[in-house]
Amino acid sequence: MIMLIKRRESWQLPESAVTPREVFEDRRRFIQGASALGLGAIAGGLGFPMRDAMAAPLATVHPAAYSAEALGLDVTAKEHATSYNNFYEFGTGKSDPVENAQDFKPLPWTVEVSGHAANTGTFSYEDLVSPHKLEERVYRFRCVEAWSMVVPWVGIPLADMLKRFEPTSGAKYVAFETLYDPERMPGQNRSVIPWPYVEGLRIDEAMNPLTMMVVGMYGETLPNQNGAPLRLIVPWKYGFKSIKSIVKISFTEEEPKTTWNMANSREYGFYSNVNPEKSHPRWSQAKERVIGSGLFPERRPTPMFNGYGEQVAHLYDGMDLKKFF
Ligand SMILES: Nc1nc2c(c(=O)[nH]1)N[C@H]1C(S)=C(S)[C@@H](COP(=O)(O)O)O[C@H]1N2
Ligand SMILES: [Mo]
Repeated sequence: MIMLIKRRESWQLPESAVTPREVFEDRRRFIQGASALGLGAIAGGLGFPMRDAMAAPLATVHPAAYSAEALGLDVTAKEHATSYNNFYEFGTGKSDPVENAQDFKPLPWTVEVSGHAANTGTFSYEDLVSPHKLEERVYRFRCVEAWSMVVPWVGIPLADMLKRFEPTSGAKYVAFETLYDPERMPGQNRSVIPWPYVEGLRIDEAMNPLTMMVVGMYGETLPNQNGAPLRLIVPWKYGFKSIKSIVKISFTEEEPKTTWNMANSREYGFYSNVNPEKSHPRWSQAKERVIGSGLFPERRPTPMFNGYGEQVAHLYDGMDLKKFF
């Protein structure tokens, strides 16, 4: 595949949107220095699993509003969140991703931005991430399979990143696409779902302050099995909306196609907001199994919009959420 890589010095962005140069260069040096020094490997020696040997610590800010204390829930142990995964590109079993994604090299990485925006092109991971402050946010995470975790993600409010592309009035939706490379993602050799994995949001959902472009978790860069180097997190929607290893972002006029809707439109809609009152055709969504809560796992009630109704319910005013599921 041939990609045109357009390099921009400062992205020609308004001064206010860009972190002072020294700050992000320091941060970049910190990240690179940390991996060059093999801090991940040292951590490995201290008893962390080998799969984290490549992880580099990230400098983040911690807004109190998104702390574990504010959420009032225990954070899922990192060992669980990084070894019980859905990432069909590396296999369909829960432990396939951690086993099969270890040789995946997420960097260098580029994202192609297209569609209804003034500032389109192909951007490197650095172009996309370095100008932003990284935030740590502890969010509930609810899979449509009725299990849940509580994860400290590290990332950038998606709106802050998208605004830099200057979407135009034709941008009604945002479409996302995962890397398609069966040599690097062996699960793609089987047609279990259509490849590449695609997802989408309405532009106002994408711009909602809760929606994040995630680059890390537990204070470190994203493990491969969790969608390195860049993935979405949309905490009021079922987990499959949170597409991993993103290589394309497109601003569209029409509602984008989504993988699970294409695979089974009766079971999976475009919106996929967490809704305990609307059962999946094959199981109830009223409760969730708390991952990491032991041999006899805790099953707790699932809240509407996964607990984020105050921030997002207004997006769906006047919509029948059983019809637009
Ligand atoms: N590209 C891609 N993204 C994906 C998936 C996938 O198979 N491929 N699985 C989704 C599902 S069903 C869930 S529950 C979450 C799991 O994220 P986690 O493994 O980081 O917990 O990723 C979502 N994003
Ligand atoms: Mo999921």
